[in-house]
Amino acid sequence: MGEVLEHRRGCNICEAMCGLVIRHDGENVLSIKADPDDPLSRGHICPKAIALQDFRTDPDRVTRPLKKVDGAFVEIGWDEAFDYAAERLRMVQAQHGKDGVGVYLGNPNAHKFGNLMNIPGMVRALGTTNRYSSATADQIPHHVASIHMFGHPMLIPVPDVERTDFMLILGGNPIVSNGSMMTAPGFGKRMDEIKARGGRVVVIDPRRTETAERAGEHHFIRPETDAFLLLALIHEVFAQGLDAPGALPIAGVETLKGAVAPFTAALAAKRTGIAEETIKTLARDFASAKSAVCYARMGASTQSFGSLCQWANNALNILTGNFDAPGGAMFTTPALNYVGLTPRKGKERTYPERRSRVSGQPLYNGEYPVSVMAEEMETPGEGQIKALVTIAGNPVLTAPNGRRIETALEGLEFMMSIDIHVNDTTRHADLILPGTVALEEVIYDMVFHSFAVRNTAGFAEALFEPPNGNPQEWEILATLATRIAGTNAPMPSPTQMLEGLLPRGYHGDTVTIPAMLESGTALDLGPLVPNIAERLETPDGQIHLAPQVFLEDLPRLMAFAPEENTDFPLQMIGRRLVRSHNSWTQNSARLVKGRNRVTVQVHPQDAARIGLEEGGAARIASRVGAVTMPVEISDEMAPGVVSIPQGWGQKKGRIEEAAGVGSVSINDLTDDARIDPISGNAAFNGVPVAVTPA
Ligand SMILES: Nc1nc2c(c(=O)[nH]1)N[C@H]1C(S)=C(S)[C@@H](COP(=O)(O)OP(=O)(O)OC[C@H]3O[C@@H](n4cnc5c(=O)[nH]c(N)nc54)[C@H](O)[C@@H]3O)O[C@H]1N2
Ligand SMILES: Nc1nc2c(c(=O)[nH]1)N[C@H]1C(S)=C(S)[C@@H](COP(=O)(O)OP(=O)(O)OC[C@H]3O[C@@H](n4cnc5c(=O)[nH]c(N)nc54)[C@H](O)[C@@H]3O)O[C@H]1N2
Ligand code: SF4
Ligand SMILES: [Mo]
Repeated sequence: MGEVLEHRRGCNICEAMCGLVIRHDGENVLSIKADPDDPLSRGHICPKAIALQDFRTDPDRVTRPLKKVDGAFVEIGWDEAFDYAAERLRMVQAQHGKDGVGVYLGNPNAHKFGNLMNIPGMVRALGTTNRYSSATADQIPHHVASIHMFGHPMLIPVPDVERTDFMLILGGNPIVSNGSMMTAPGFGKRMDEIKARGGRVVVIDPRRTETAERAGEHHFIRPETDAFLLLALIHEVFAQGLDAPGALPIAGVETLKGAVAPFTAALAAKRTGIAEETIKTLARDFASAKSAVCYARMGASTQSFGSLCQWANNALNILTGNFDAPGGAMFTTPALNYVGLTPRKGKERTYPERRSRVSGQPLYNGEYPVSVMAEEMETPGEGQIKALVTIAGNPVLTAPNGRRIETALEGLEFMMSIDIHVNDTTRHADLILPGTVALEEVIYDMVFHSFAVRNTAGFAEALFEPPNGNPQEWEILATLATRIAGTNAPMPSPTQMLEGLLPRGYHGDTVTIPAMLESGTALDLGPLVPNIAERLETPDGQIHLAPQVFLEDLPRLMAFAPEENTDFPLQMIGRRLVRSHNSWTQNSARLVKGRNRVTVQVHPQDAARIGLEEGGAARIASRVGAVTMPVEISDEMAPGVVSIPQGWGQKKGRIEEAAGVGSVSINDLTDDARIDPISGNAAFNGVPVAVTPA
């Protein structure tokens, strides 16, 4: 063994950006530990970080370009691979037009600076409007709320967890997920700190989650009824005379007051299952806390009223004076000014920018909903997707009604993927180009620095070389762009791009690459600061509290009544597991060891009524499919609601096969017809299902 060296970097698996200290000998990782000196993560780490080394050495990893010949993958060289890709994509576009090629971008792209810098060029070279990503299976309602309220899709407030006195969490489980659109590593400790300074954390969730347990205050809610609760809280704030938005430039207070008038606590109680008195008290406590912040995430976003939830969430914070103020919802000032790269100040735009060809769903941020990707591949006519490029995405397992996507992939003329695995999605490709993994790349977490509860900036060089002399993933993207476009422009590296962008950010010359390297994992740039007045991008420079698009959706909410669905009497929600990340970490032996956690959780009353036994097998059926999986009886669940982990169901996977786990994908059950109509986001929560003993 050679000399023991130390390398510091942020972990880029999830959004938490934990600081890591990696000991290695130049060839292999010896240990991965938390960096106690990281100003954001302060020594927090989760089990997934240790697996960073496994992703690199995974024996199932794709490490050479693979071309499908007579139904089997064969290794080819890079030149041949690039030529083949460009030629086939060009052929499809020559015959079917630019839109004949679709692009799907998966979640890891958001964590890879080089990809973020080079994907736009590649997509431009393709010139297609058929663009999709996991964002519409996740957070588009946040962007839609920000567009209409603040004038820019990326001006998304984050909860000032470090200073708040009252945090209300709807549909987030940050103890397990480590936070989303809220980079707040070590959330458990942060909750304890809120309570230690006399504050409170209240969790609203159909499952008594790990976060709810630690918060100590939890209310079950019937899935998809959060908008009733949020609007009733706003109603009560007005009714109790607690509205005090302060000096911000706000338009629409009276309109909002009128709009929430019918959304009483009594109505919300009926719909949500939370007592009327509880709602009234919650409104009072929230509005009268020294500082408070409402944080509505996945559970409140991936549902039929996702956009209404995100609008009402912002409105509640604004109306109670908990906006752009310490302890409330605030806007970050990152070193790389991501919002500033795409200014829209004063620009009147119409939204949605477009609607999809087949079912007229909205396009936001240049992307159609992933829920319509299958129908756009299946339905003949001009603009039909005949070829697909997936970049770090696995929609067969992660998009609603994933098997429909899988069937549609089989009908394509050409498919290519940039990925690290042959998986449920990429096995349908004609060409797979091997990506580089975290430890082989430089890291600067552009997106998540802009969602962090404290401003920091971290950069690290690549630790290892990619296998087989492979190009960096950003080079693959940049090369594809030039081959498709037939140009030969030189490509700046991510490091060069970062050097160019940092001086234009919020911290000017204080944040440089050497300064970040010198700091350890990250430079501390201090707590969040009020700044929205200068940053609003609405045409009139005001915060819009009551945009028309949300008001118009209120009658749909009002008409939403508990469904009497005798065929599918229960409601299904998803759940995240501590030791897996979406669909792609399940090949790490250290992460999948132990008992099978891929179970359907059922409330004891429901289990008794249906005749389910702990550990027995249950069949779960929805409108679109059926699966069989082990039962876990738990009063963590609200009665009438069942929960299934997301990200599983790998058909191929060394570890899964050996352990016999993970054979079920929740998205064999989720319904692509269930959608939030304003944003087009998938409504994963509250899927009507029938559960029977198998
Ligand atoms: N029912 C239900 N469905 C859900 C969710 C849910 O809560 N419930 N969650 C949704 C959410 S929030 C999200 S973000 C989506 C995620 O949806 P996706 O982004 O489609 O899925 P991932 O599982 O993140 O898949 C990542 C893919 O990238 C590959 N990959 C991993 N690392 C790299 C790399 O470094 N380079 C390259 N080129 N490839 C890499 C993996 O092999 C895998 O194919 O799933 C959504 N689906
Ligand atoms: N360990 C782990 N961490 C992850 C991931 C992972 O797969 N594994 N994925 C990462 C990704 S891509 C993302 S986007 C984030 C997501 O991070 P979070 O936003 O924290 O998402 P979840 O952990 O899925 O928590 C969603 C919660 O919503 C609840 N819920 C479901 N339906 C409803 C509803 O109708 N109303 C309310 N109020 N609650 C509801 C669920 O019970 C669940 O507790 O996590 C990230 N971190
Ligand atoms: S919480 Fe997220 S960022 Fe932190 S170590 Fe775990 S996977 Fe990495
Ligand atoms: Mo996500």
